[in-house]
Amino acid sequence: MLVFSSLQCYTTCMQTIYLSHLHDQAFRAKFHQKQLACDQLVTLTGRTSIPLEGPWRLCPDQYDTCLRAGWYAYTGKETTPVDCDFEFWKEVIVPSVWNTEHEPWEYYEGSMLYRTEFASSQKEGTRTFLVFEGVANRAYVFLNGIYLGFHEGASTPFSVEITASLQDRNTLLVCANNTRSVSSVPSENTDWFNYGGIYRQVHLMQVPPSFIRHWYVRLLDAHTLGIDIELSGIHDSVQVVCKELGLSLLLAVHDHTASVQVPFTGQVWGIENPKRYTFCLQYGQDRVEDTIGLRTIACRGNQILLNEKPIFLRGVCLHEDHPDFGRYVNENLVRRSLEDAKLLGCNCIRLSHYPHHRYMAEIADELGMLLWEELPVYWAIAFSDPAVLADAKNQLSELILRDRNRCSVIIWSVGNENPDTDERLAFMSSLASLARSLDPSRLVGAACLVNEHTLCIQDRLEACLDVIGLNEYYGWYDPDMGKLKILLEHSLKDKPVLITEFGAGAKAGFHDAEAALFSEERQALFYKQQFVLLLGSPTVSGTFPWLLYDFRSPRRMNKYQGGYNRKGLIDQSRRHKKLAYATVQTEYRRFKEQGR
Ligand code: GCB
Repeated sequence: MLVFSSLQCYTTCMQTIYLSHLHDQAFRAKFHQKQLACDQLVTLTGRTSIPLEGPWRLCPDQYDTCLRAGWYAYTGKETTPVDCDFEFWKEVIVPSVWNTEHEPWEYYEGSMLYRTEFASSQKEGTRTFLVFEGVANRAYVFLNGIYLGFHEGASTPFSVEITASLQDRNTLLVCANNTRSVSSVPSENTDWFNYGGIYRQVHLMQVPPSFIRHWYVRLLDAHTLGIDIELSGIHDSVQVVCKELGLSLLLAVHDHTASVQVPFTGQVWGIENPKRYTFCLQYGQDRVEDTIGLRTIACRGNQILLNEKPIFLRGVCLHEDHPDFGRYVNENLVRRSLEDAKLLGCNCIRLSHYPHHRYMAEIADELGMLLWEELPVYWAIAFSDPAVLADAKNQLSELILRDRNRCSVIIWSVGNENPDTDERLAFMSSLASLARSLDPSRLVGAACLVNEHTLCIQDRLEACLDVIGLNEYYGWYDPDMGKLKILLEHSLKDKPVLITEFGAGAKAGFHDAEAALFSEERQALFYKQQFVLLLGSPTVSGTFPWLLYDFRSPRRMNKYQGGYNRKGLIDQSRRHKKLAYATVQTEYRRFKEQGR
C-alpha cells in the first residue's frame, strides 16, 4: 500500500511538471524580458567574421512548444519521451525565407525552429559575438541550451555576446517567428508578403578584449571632416589613418569615446564620381577598415543640395522581393536592381518600406546612387502603445548604426501614409528627433497626408521633417488626374516635396489598344500624363515611380494581379520590361536635358 501510494504521488508530480506548461499562457513574458537591442549592437562592416551559413535544420513549431515546454534545453539523452528529434528536421540553406524553400511552408505564419552546430576555438582573451543581419519578424536565440535573448523587427541587425557560453562544439537554436501583430512595426496589414525566417546572414565575430564598437565618419560641412568613435575597453588612445587624405591621427579616449574634426580638402563623393577613401582605425589589437564616401546633403527652401548644388531626385521605389527567393537578396540581385534603376535614368532609390539588406547601401556607395531608407512605420500602427514606440526607436537606431557611414543614404524616412492623430504625431516626431540626434548629417522625411477637400498637402508632421513625401495615384485609384495639377499648385512649400509614389498596375504581356485597366498601354499612358504635370511643377523636387519590380502581395487577388502588386515597371521575374519602363526612361532623359 505504501509502495503504491508513493508511486502514485511520484507519477502525479512528474505529470504536474510535464503538464504545467500547458496551462501557462504567459510563457513568452520571461523570454521578452531579455531584449537584444541597439545598445548591444556591434558594427560588422570593416571586420572579418565567420559566416554561419549553409545547411541548418528547420522544424515548424506552430504552437510554440519549444518555448512553452523548453525543447531548447534537450540534449538528446532524455530518458522520458520528448516531442522533438532534431536530427529528423528538414535541411535548408540559411540564409533564406522558409516560404520559398518547401512548398507546404509557402503560406506558413508562426514559429519556425532553426538549428545548427558549429565548432569554435576561442583564443585567450577574445570576445565572441553572434551577429544576425535579419530574422523575420522576431527571434529567440539559444546557445548550448542557454537562452541569450529576444529581438523584435525583421529588417535590422542585432548581436549578442557569447564569450561565456561558447564551447568547442556548439548548438545554436533560433526560434524565428513571423506572426503578424497589431503591436509590431509593421503592424498586421501591409501591401507586401509576410515572409519569415533567417533571411540574412548570421556571423560569428571575434574581437580582442578591447574593441571598436561603432564609428561614424562624415562631412560636417563642405570643409570639415568629423569622426566619432565608440569603444569598449581599456586603451587610452585610438589611431585613425586615411593615407589618401594624408590623415594619421592619434585620438585620446575619454569615457569610451573619441572624436575629432579636421579640415577636408579632398574630393567629394557624387553620382558621376563616387569617390571613396579608405579609413583604418586601430585600438589596441583591434583594427577595422572601410571605404567611405564624403559628401554633404542639405535643403535650401524647396531645393535639395548635394555637395551644395541643387539636385532633382530622379527616383524609383523598390521592394525586396523575388519569385524564387522572397525577401532574401544576394549581391548579384542588388547589383541587378541598381543597374535597372541606373538604366532607367535614376539618381535615387526609395527603399520601401523597411530597411533593405546592407549590400544595397554598400553597392550604391560604390556605383553612385542616392538612397532613401525607411522604417516600417506603415499605415495603422499602435501609436499610443509605449512598447511599440520603443520598438520603432530601436529599429531606427539599429538601422542608423548600421548605415550611417554609407554616403549614398541621404534620407531617413520615419513612416508611410499613417492616419493623422495626436498619438501618431507624437510617435513620429519623436522618431524624427531620434534620427536627428543619432545622425545630424542627413535629412528626415516621411510620406505625408493630403487634405482631399482643399487638395493640398496638409499634415502636422511636416513641421518635424526636412523633406515632405507625397504618395499620389491620380489617374489610377482616383481617375481624375486633373486634381494633381491643383494639388501641386496648392502645395508649394518652403521644404522640398518629393513625389514618393505614383503608379498604375499592368500585367506584363497584357496589351490593349484602348489602354484598358491593367494593360501595359494604360500604365505607360499614366506615366506620360503624370510627368507632364510633375515636370512642369515648381513644387516638385523629386519623383519616385511606384515601382521598379512587381512584388507579392496577398491583398492583390484579381485576375491580373494573382497575388502580386503589378505596378512594377519590370515584372517580378525581372526579365520583362513593361512599356512604361521606356516611358519613364524617356521622361528622365528629358528631365536631365532640362537640368533636373
Ligand atoms: C501606397 C503604399 C504602397 C502600396 C501602393 C499601392 O500608397 O504606400 O505600399 O503598395 O500604395 O500599390 O497601392
